[in-house]
Amino acid sequence: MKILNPATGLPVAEVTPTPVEGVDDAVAAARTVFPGWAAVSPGDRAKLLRRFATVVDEHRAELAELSVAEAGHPISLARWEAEHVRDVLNYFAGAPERLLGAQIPVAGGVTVTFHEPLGVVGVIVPWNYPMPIAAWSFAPALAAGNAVLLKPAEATPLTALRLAELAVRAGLPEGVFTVLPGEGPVAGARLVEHPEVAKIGFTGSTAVGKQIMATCAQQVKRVTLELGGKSANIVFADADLERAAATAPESVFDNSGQDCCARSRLLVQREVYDDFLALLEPAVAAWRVGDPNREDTQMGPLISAAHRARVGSYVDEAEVLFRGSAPAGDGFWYAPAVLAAGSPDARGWREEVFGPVLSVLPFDDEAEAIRLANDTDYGLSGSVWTRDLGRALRVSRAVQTGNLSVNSHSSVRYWTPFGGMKQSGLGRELGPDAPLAFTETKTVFIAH
Ligand code: TXE
Repeated sequence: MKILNPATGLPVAEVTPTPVEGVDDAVAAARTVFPGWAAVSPGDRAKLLRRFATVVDEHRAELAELSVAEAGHPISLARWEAEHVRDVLNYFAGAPERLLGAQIPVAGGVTVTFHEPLGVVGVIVPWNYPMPIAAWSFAPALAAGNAVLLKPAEATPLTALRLAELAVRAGLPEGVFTVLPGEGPVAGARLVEHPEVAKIGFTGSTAVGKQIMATCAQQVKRVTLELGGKSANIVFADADLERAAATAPESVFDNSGQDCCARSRLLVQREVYDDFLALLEPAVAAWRVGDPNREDTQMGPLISAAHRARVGSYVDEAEVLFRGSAPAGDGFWYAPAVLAAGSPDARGWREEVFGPVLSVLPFDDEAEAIRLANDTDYGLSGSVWTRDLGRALRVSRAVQTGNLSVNSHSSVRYWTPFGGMKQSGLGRELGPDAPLAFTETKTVFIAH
C-alpha cells in the first residue's frame, strides 16, 4: 500500500498489507501471550501503561510529524493527537487497580463478581483521527487485561505502527499489542470473522459497521460501533450570536470536516437567520486553510483525491451561500463551503459529507428545531446555543444524540462517555466504564 501525503499527493511510505494468514498468525500469537498478560498484577499493568504513556510523550514530536505526513493534519492538531494518546494511556492506567467487582448478599454463602478480560480483541479504525481513535479502544482494552490487534485504515497505518513499537519499548510483552496494516475487506474482515477474536471495536462508516455487526452476530461476538454522524448546531434567537458564529467554522471544518462529530447541519431561528449568516461569512473567510506545517494553519487538505471528488459532488448540486479559501497545488485541497439546504430532503442535509461543508436551514420555534434535529438516522453529537437555561435543558434532553454541548461545540473528553444513538453506533467509549466494555462480568457463588 502506497501511503500518500495528502498535502502534496506524493508518496511518503510503502506498507505491506497483512494477508489473511498474517492475521491468523497474529491471533495465534496474541492467544499465546494473553494468559500471561491477564495474570500481570493490576499494579504492574498500571505501571506498564504509564510507562507506555511516557514513551509516547518522549516521541510526541515524531508521532505528530507522522500524522502530518499520512493524514495531512495541521501540525497543531497533530501535536494534540500525540498528547491525547499519552493522556488516554495515563487515564486508563488507573483502571487495572479499579476494576472492582461486587460482593452480593445471598443465602447459604457469598456471591462475588469478577470482570474477566475477553481475550484477544480486534480494533478497526478509520483514517480521520488515526491515533486518538485507536487509543480510545486499545488503552482500556489493554488495561482490562486483553491482547489487542489493531487494524488501521489503509491510508494511515504509519502512526499506528509506530505506537506498537513504542509499546514494546515501554515494556509491554511482544504480541500484547500488535498492529496489522491492511485492506478492510481482507485483514479487517478476517479479524471480524476469526473465531478466536472475542470482540471487535469498530470506528468507521455506518455501512461497514452494519456488515461487521452482521458477521459478529453469527458468533455472538461482542461489538462496539462508532459510526457516522450528521450533527445539528441549533442557534436560537436569544443566543450569543457573535460567539456561536465565531465558533461555527471550527465546529464543522476542524480536521477538514472529516470528523464524526462535525456540526454539519446548522439550524438558525428564522428571525436572526440573516444576521447570523452575516456574522458567519467573515468567520468562514478567516478560516485558515493551507500548509499543515505552518503553526497558524487551521485546516489542511482532505485525505484523498477520491474523497475530495465525493465531497465536491454535494457542493456542486447545491446553492452555495459562500466559501472559504484553499491553496492551489497538488494536494487534496478543498475550500470550505456553506450551503443553503433549501429543504430537509436535500442530499447535503441528510448524508454525512465528511468534508468542510456546512448546510443551513432556518426554523421557526423550539418544536421545529427539535423535529428537524431528530429527522436523521444519525445521533452522535450536536450543539444548542441559547441564553435560556430551561430551553437549553429541554432541547438537550429532546435531541436524540449521544453527546451534546450547550453554548459550545466540544464533544470528546477522554474521562467522559462518548458514543452514538441510532445508526451512529452501539455502546460507549471513554469515561470510567470504558474498560468494562472489554470484560465479561462473571458471578461466582461460594457455598458455606
Ligand atoms: O470508512 P470505512 P472509509 C464515514 C465518512 C467517510 C466514509 C468512508 O462518511 O466518508 O465513512 O470512509 C475498515 N471488514 N466515516 O472508507 O470503509 C477500513 O479498512 C472489516 C465516518 O474510510 O468504514 C478502515 O480501517 N473492516 C467515521 C475502517 O474499516 C473493514 C470515520 C473504516 O473504513 C471493512 C470514518 C470490512 N469489510 C469514516 N471494510 C466516523 N464517524 O468517525 C473497511 N474496513
